[in-house]
Amino acid sequence: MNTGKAGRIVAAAIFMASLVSCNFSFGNKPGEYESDEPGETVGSSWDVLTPLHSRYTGQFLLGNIISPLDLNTVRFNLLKRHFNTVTAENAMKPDAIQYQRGQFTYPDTMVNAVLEAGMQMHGHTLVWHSQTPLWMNTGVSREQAITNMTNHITQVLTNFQGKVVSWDVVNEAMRNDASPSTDWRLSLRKNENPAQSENSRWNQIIGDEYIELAFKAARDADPAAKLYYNDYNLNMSNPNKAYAVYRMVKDINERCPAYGGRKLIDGIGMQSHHHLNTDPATVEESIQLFASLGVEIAISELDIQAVFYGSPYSSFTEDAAKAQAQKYAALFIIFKKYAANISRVTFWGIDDATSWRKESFPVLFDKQYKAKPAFYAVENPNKY
Ligand code: 9MR
Repeated sequence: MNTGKAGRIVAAAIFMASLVSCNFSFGNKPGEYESDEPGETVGSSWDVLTPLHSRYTGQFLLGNIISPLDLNTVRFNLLKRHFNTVTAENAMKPDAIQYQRGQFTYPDTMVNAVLEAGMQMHGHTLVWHSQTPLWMNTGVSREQAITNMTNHITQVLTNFQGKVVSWDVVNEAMRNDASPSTDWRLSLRKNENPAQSENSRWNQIIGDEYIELAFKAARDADPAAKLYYNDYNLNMSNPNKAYAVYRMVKDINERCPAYGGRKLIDGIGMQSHHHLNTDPATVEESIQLFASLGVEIAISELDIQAVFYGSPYSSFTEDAAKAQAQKYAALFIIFKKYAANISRVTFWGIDDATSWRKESFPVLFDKQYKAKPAFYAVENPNKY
């Protein structure tokens, strides 16, 4: 519509008046968000920013990963300021805790420091096909493998009882090329699968009941701990896998005797290693599906790749940073909507330089611990 010169003058006058008379909002275009916190500008250092977790008080915990090497460093202070729960990136995996049979190396100093700092500790992970010493499940009888698995679980949960509030008991048991069958067992990793990365010695030697045996051992060892099944690609871009996990949790929780009125599997961890092409609707669909089981949902390993094969960006440009921030905002709008079902949202990486996918710039802080646009998107997703 052409309003003519007079119209433009009137519009300009109204615009100027509004600036003077009230707190005029320009209505941020995507990516042009400015924090409403005094003293915060895009690119602020981690230590001047309002604690990120405070944005989600009463909704869900906000977490990140930790390593024992982070203690007494700026990284620990960053964690303490912005997050209220942490997950050990590697220090609680089977090969880290019990590399040799019977010799337990517990990251107790780290866990104690986490609790003293007022954060919660989540345990990752007890039973996995990867980062597991061969002696546990290779070249041993089925009975010995069950003993090795359940003993590991019992020892570890006993050591951390009262300190680690929740555990990823079984990690990544499902194949990525899960079957459309209603029998979830057909989707489990097993050594029969020709793809090496899809193998699970646990299933091969014990059979599919290794999963419920693991959860029972964990429940017996620490009845207070919340027990999770954790896996990746659980959004509906891979519906076979999401449904296989759904059916497994439903079946085990229906079949296995209730423990003190609780379900054996308390929750599902959706790892959430995303990229710019992830469709948030597929995430929402899975949250709805898992929530229908009456279990908790943890967004357990969140990151969003910006530069990757198939990305519109070949380097981490300003536009790539904005697109990434918008994706984070879209996801957090969904997480807020389902806050009643979501216990925790944990990022898998403090800064881009130390992320497992550092070449794709996937997390909230840059290598100097300055907030990327993604930080502000998480801080205020509705406004972003
Ligand atoms: O971030 C972890 C990286 O340092 C390890 O080298 C890797 C080894 O498997 O595991 C990474 O963490 C994984 C997590 O334990 C399970 N889900 C996928 C994570 C990223 O690979």
